[in-house]
Order: sequence, then C-alpha cells, then structure tokens
Amino acid sequence: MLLKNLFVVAALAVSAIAAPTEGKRQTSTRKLKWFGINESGAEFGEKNFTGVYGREYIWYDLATVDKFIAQGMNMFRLNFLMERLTPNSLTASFDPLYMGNLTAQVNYITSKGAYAMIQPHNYGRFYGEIITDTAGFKTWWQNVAAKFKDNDLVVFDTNNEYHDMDQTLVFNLNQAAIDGIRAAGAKQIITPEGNSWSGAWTWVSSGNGASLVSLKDPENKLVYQMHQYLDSDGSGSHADCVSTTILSERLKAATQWLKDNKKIGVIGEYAGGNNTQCITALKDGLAYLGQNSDVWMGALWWAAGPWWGDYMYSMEPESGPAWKMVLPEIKGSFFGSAMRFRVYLQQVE
Ligand SMILES: *[C@@H]1O[C@H](CO)[C@@H](O)[C@H](O)[C@H]1NC(C)=O
Ligand SMILES: *[C@@H]1O[C@H](CO)[C@@H](O)[C@H](O)[C@H]1NC(C)=O
Ligand SMILES: *[C@@H]1O[C@H](CO)[C@@H](O)[C@H](O)[C@H]1NC(C)=O
Ligand SMILES: CC(=O)N[C@H]1CO[C@H](CO)[C@@H](O)[C@@H]1O
Repeated sequence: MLLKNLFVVAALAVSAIAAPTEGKRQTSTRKLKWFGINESGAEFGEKNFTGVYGREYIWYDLATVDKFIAQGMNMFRLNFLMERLTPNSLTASFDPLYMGNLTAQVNYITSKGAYAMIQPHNYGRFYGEIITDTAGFKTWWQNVAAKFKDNDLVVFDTNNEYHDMDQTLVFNLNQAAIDGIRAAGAKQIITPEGNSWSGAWTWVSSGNGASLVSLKDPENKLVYQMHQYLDSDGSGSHADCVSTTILSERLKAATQWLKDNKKIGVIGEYAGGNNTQCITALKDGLAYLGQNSDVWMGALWWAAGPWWGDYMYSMEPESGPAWKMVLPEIKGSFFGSAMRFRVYLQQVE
C-alpha cells in the first residue's frame, strides 16, 4: 500500500531530474530505478574525533551533484561517521554543525528530485568497538529518522559493511535500526546490510541470506544492500578485473536468493579500473542487473568526493579517472528499455 505511494514518488523523481532536452528519453527509458554514486569524504580522518571540517574531513560539493544529475544519476549515498553526528554516545544529541551539513546535502539532492541515502560508514562499530548495544543503536536510528521522516526521497542504510561479527548480532542491529526508524514514524525505504562486508558474491555462502531473510519491516520496504568489486579478492583495491564477465558471475547467487525469497536488492558499491577488461565487465554486469530489474533497484558507483585526487575509481568531476573514462562507457547501461519492477510492484500493490 505505502509502497504504491513510493512508486509514484519514484516516478515523479525520475521526471523531476529530467533535463528539458534529454529528459523525455531518460524518463521513458530508465532501465534500473537507481543510477547512483557514493559521496565520500565526511567519513575521512576516522582516527580524529570529532575532527575539523576541511582538515580531517570534507562534505560534498553541491555543484558536482548537479553534474551527476545531468548524467542521469538519481541516487546519492552519503558517507558520514556516527561518532561525528552523536559524539561520545549512541544516544547523545546531534552535533548541530555536522547534522547541519548532512541535512543541507540531503535537502539539496532531494530538491533536485534525486534520492539521498543516509549512510553511517561505520562497519557496525562505534569508536572502533563492535556495537553490541542494540537498544542504543535503535535510539540512534530513531533520533536520526525523526529528522528526515517527512522527506520521501530519503533512504536509510543501517550501516556500511558489517564484518567479522556474530551473525545474530548483525541481524539484531539491522532489526533494531528498522524498529527505530519505524518508531520515529518514518516510512521510507531501508537498506539492511550484511556481514562479510555485505558482499553480493558471498551473500548466500556467508550465511547472510539465511539470517537476514527473516528481518521484519511493518512497511515492507526493505531493499537489501550488497557491494561487489571485480578484482581478484573482491576488495576493490586493484585496478584489474578478474575477467570480462566477473561482475555478472558474482551477482548470480544473490540474484537467485532475491528471486527465491521475493526480496529486492541494490548494489550499494561497485567499481573497476580504467581498462578495457573492467569496462567490458562493468557493462556486462550492469546489463545483467537490467535483465533482473524485477529484483534489483540499481547500482551506486564507488566513489566521488572532493578529496580522492587521482584515486583509480574516482568519479569526481572533472578529473577523476572514472569520470573521464568509465562513466561515458557505462551510463548507457542504465537506460534503454522500459522499466519492469515485477516483484517490486507485487510488493507495492
Ligand atoms: C589525527 O590522527 C592522526 C593519526 O592518529 C594523528 O597522527 C594526527 O596528529 C591527528 N591529527 C589531529 C589534528 O589530531
Ligand atoms: C557545516 O560545517 C561547518 C564546519 O563545522 C560549519 O561552519 C557550517 O556552518 C556547517 N553548515 C551547516 C549548514 O550547518
Ligand atoms: C585510462 O587508460 C588509458 C589506457 O591505458 C590511458 O591512456 C588513459 O590515460 C587513462 N586515463 C585516465 C584518466 O586514467
Ligand atoms: C573500496 C574502497 O575504496 N573502500 C574505501 C571506502 O572508503 C574508506 C574510507 O572512506 C576506505 O577506508 C575504504 O578503503
């Protein structure tokens, strides 16, 4: 029911981002609902709390948001750190300036009709310690969601890449986040993440699937977030990709899990280097997502942000290698045939 509203909002969002000239084509031909990017920098300097804006960390250049939207993007995953939003304690009040910056970013992005994903880049940890206080985590999320509950284009990511944690705890933290967000009266999409760095390729083998399938959301608006890199160890630390089909291969088991369980997913991080093998693999993997848009919402590139310099995956305009070499090659993968979100729509109706 409420997802029906969501779908209407999404459709509005697509038309709202459309530039007058190219807009028609993009509106009618968006193949995946989300074509997005990670904005990274506000989580930098994670050894320095609270850290100084402009020295340890940086927020995002709003002019670049416009440039990504002009490329057809409609989803921005905003990295930040919990320790800077609520210093010292999960249940502490907000740092007004850090919250002010986060809110300004969200408001700007959503005013353009694009989605903004609120994403604590914390790996299930607070000041370096695994979070075990699920009640405190629920309160943290209830407080954050209360700030954004009236903005339909906000998406909540429970936490970036849980890893090396007890699987039951990962389940409980995700459920606590969902419960806190709903307790705040917020009805938007939530993206749970898994253990093992939320890898798509290990979603089933790691036990994430068997565990997280049981998450309960009264709004039925969970979009499982997985990450997938194309290098040999799947870490996203090499420019080389294993093969020209490695992305689609690494997505297969997770795709089947989504279908078998009538769930929806999103690739919240992916990237490959500036070379022919990677670009071919990226196109092949994105085509695979497009063929399975009944269960996949889209994909968000890792990464943009003002401080990445010549980082191999940087998509920051105008000089990021991926902005110059990769984006022109892959953006066509997000457009082309009519949208079909069959399972999604089933849940919608
Ligand atoms: C930030 O942390 C690093 C690493 O711990 C340290 O070397 C540096 O002095 C810190 N900077 C400030 C301003 O505290
Ligand atoms: C963003 O943070 C900086 C540094 O703390 C602060 O000067 C600025 O006022 C903040 N912006 C907003 C909109 O709160
Ligand atoms: C991308 O790779 C090509 C081929 O190796 C190279 O000529 C070009 O300089 C690279 N561009 C960037 C921005 O890294
Ligand atoms: C894959 C990748 O580059 N991950 C990076 C994400 O950003 C954090 C800091 O913001 C890095 O520590 C990771 O290596």
